[in-house]
Amino acid sequence: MAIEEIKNTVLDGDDERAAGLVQAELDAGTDPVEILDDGLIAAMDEAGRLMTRGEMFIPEILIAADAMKEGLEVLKPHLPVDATGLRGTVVIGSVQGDLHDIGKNLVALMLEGAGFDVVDLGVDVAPEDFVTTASERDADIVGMSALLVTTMPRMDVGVAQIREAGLKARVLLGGAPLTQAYADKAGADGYASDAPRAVALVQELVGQKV
Ligand code: B1M
Repeated sequence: MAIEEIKNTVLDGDDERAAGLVQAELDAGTDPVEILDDGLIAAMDEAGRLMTRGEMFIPEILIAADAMKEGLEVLKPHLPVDATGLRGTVVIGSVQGDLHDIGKNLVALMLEGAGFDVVDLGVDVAPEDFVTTASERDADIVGMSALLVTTMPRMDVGVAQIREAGLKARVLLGGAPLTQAYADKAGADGYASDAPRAVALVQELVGQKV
């Protein structure tokens, strides 16, 4: 009931109330992951459905996304953390042409929480920028996120450029329209459908116990 209220408040774009409700739910002892999945992420899923049906428009989606971010800020310190020291470097970003960053930010946050040094390049990241930063930072992992079918092909280019540059970095792809088959075809080392799976896969790729 209260988590449903968080979802509806995010959809309404009331950022202050969303943050307050998340705090109240935490104070009541609710599992933070449940608040994330059934409240904040569920709101964005519903926003997507409404957008598809033409019942919600870009300005409203942006306002809802901001409310989700406010809620996430309150939740951040309570999400599962494994503070056993740095475990490797991950360069992450949303691919060229893609401005969606909520999911990518969540993955980055959880990787940081799991002890990785995360270099977040933000959104609209050109393939060569992934290569340059991965090389400069001697990255173990490059993570690319795409939410649009039109931007997914930038991942193929990014993977190819990382291979051509002979970098040691393993490449992880993710984002709502992605599939394991697409990641395999692009020549990536892995695909994760959500943030916890991304963390588990990164740990596996860098040879740490999962
Ligand atoms: Co956009 N948008 N959007 N949008 N938007 C979608 C993605 C869409 C599915 C909505 C729809 O039509 N139903 C649709 C894409 C269709 C398609 O190509 N498949 C769409 C569209 C069409 C567009 C525009 C083209 C609309 C327009 O202008 N006509 C435009 C494009 C802008 C651009 O990028 N160039 C656009 C714009 C926007 C806003 C700016 C308004 C806003 C983004 C704000 C922001 O991110 N700062 C926005 C939003 C919010 C959405 C929806 C509603 C929500 C996305 C979201 O944040 N989800 C979305 C509908 C939907 O997905 N339900 C939609 C919550 C987030 C936690 O999930 O990002 O999937 P997600 O991340 C997950 C996993 O995918 C995974 O883990 C995350 C956490 O569990 N994951 C990874 C993500 N990255 C990963 C990386 C990894 C591993 C896992 O490893 C590296």
